[in-house]
Amino acid sequence: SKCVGCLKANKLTIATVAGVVLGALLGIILRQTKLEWSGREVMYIGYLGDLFLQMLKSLILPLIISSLVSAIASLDLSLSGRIAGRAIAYYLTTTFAAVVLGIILVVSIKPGVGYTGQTEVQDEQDKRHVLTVDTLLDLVKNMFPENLIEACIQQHRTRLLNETGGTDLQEFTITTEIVAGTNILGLVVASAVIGIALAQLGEEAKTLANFFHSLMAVMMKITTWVIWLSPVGIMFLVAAKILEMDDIASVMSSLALYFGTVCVGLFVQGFVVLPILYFTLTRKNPFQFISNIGTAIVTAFGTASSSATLPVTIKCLEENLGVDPRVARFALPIGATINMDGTALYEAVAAIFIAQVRGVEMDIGTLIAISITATAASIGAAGIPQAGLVTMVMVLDTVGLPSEDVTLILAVDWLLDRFRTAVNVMGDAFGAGIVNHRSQKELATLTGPAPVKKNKEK
Ligand code: DAS
Repeated sequence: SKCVGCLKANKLTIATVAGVVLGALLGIILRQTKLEWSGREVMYIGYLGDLFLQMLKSLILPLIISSLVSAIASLDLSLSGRIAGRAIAYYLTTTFAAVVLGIILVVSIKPGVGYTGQTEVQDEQDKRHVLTVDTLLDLVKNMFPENLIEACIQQHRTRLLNETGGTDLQEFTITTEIVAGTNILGLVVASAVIGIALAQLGEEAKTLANFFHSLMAVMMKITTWVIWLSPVGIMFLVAAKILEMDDIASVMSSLALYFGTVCVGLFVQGFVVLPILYFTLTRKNPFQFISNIGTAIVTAFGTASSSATLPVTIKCLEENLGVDPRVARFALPIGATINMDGTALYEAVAAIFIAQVRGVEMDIGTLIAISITATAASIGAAGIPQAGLVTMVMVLDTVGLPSEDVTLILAVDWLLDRFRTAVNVMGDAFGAGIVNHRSQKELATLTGPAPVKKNKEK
């Protein structure tokens, strides 16, 4: 019957959701049996989850590079320009919409007024002063890595160190520190540039273009294998997380309203704003779209990382929704890196929540400044767990609050991170779906074949 067919088509999503539920149950049951779990025990329980995560992560780097290079190389330049323009316009509008939605909610719900939790913040460990402008300059600087190999393992961060605590500019020393972690933004830009060069050279650079096409095909093949592990992997990731978390009830009592505000916003963004936009621009059923990307949404929840979810997102769009690979492989890696609707919304809500706790008055000018920095902070956040918490210092600086104040929301951040990552991935997917729809005519006029043929799953 129709129902059985639908279950069959969605078996992976259903299995992955079951993985989350079983993992949560397993975690809760294990917590009941014993109060204190040592780090080693948690590691053993989460081991299979970790393996799954490592496999997904190992795909990210070659996948982002090969997908961007090959997608851009296989389009003609003016079409790449138009597709990129559409994607970026969509990303910026939806991110900004998310921020505005967050601000409206937090200003009307006021979760920080009458906050009863701990407001003591530990002493500032160092005298680092992070200014919004430094963070923005860093963001741009990281887009142009001086060494591509190095960009695969680390990025730079500029810091102004104020040794004396004074405000005299002369007393600031500028240092550059190196942070471990792939400079994905830099690699995205470099890959796009290489793709453009290949497209322009055409025949002359065919060999290299073919190399990236093949690399992409190989990565997608491996993704197919890894995806089948996701139900089990996610189950153990969730179980281990539940074992190591603090007592959720006590944490929640004071942060529940803040948590709820962010979640309501995320829900509205993912299930109202984006679907309406999608329907308006494509006249297709947005909820069918959501069910087709179910596996990606659950993987985002399970891994708390848009980058780790990227292989799954690409697969869902190409195979379940028939999105042109040249669009999916172009728009999604960029989206996973810079488009984070959930994170943007969270940045705005969290910063204003903290301001409310601290009793900082906010005028309309500050709110506008927050909406701009929250957007920038979401673009700057890497697609890895809790990256948004790090870039939030920028938004706090806008409100005039010290970066240490992020400790106020730390307790629930790991959980909130999962919800916002799910919405981040939904935003990327809807974007690629819309851009694909709007670019159909132009794609049809391209003479060359699509880069890799789709093998529809039966
Ligand atoms: N968890 C991140 C992501 O992958 C972003 C964040 O921390 O907000 O989308």
